[in-house]
Amino acid sequence: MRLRLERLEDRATPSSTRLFALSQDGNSIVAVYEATGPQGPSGNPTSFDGTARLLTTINPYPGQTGGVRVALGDVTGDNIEDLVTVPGSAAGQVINVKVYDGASLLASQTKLVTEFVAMNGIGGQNGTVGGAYVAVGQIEPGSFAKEIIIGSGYGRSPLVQVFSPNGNALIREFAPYATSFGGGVRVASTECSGDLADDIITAAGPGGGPHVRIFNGQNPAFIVDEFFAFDFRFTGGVYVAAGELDGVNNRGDIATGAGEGGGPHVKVWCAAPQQRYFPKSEAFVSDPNNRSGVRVGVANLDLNQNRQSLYTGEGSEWVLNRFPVSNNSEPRLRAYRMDAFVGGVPVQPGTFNATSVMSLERINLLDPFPFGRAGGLFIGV
Ligand SMILES: [Ca+2]
Ligand SMILES: [Ca+2]
Ligand SMILES: [Ca+2]
Ligand SMILES: [Ca+2]
Repeated sequence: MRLRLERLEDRATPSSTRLFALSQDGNSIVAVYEATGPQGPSGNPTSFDGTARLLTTINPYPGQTGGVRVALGDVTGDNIEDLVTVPGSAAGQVINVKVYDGASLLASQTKLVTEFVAMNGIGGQNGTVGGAYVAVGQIEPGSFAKEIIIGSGYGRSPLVQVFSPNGNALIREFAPYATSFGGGVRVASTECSGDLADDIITAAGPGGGPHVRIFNGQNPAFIVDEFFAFDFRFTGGVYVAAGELDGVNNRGDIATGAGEGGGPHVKVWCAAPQQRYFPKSEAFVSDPNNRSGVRVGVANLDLNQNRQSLYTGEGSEWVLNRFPVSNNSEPRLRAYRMDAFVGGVPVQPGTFNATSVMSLERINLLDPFPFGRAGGLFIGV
């Protein structure tokens, strides 16, 4: 019972750390930032407003150019979020998961805590490109350290694996979609089922419908809920993140971003206790004609007391680079909060079941990649 109480406190108070990590398709460099700015005026969604500090850059997979997928979460148990990386798309890629200690990163030092091989070592099958996706969640609340969730990448049968915080044990493994689907499995984690242990959210990559599923983290045989994030005919795939965005109830909220070929369309899905998830808020985050896809992240970088913010980054994945980012949508980080709409491009009223739309405030980062941009932006927050 004590564990559960502490878990609730954890949900209600912001993380003490403000680390975030960005990576790019087309190279293998991760830029690790600390959000250092003061919180904006009351009611103003201004986040760290240009005062984020670049702590360090990491090259987890030298010589590889398929990008690095990143996630943040405390897997060492010291209450400071750590950085977890997996390789992005590249032929013949071994899925080597790496964990970097967050406390060291805050001191601008790179300390590899552990590394291990996921997806049974296979990134793609039959010579296809592969890579993987990563999230961190409190799947087993008996240990304070969080577990590491890996989703299979483009080009292999869909698979989710959950590893113990130190990477030594594979504690869950399941196929979230039909085995014939090879579009990849994007993953996120938050508490959706009401048992106070985090659950596993999957979003289908390109090639199928925009299918999002919430699996009970305690037993993935049970599906908490599922929905199509966008029109069921849209086959560009879905990016997913999760956290507490509306500040309304204790069920976690899910953010979805349209993949390559769709507009820069994001939605936030919420649910009352015992109810289905529904799209509570949505927006186009940049030029509606941009077709490069939009990645999403949820975090508490501005230390708001009761809700997190949504972060987006645009750009087509290296393997699927059919839709270059348009001039109006350069791959930079943008931040949104569910509140009154203050910018961006609103979705037509009456086309969704919303009680609010997201406010928009673009974070004034100078340039997350001063050494040049190659492709789209992955967000780890
Ligand atoms: Ca840690
Ligand atoms: Ca745990
Ligand atoms: Ca749960
Ligand atoms: Ca909520």
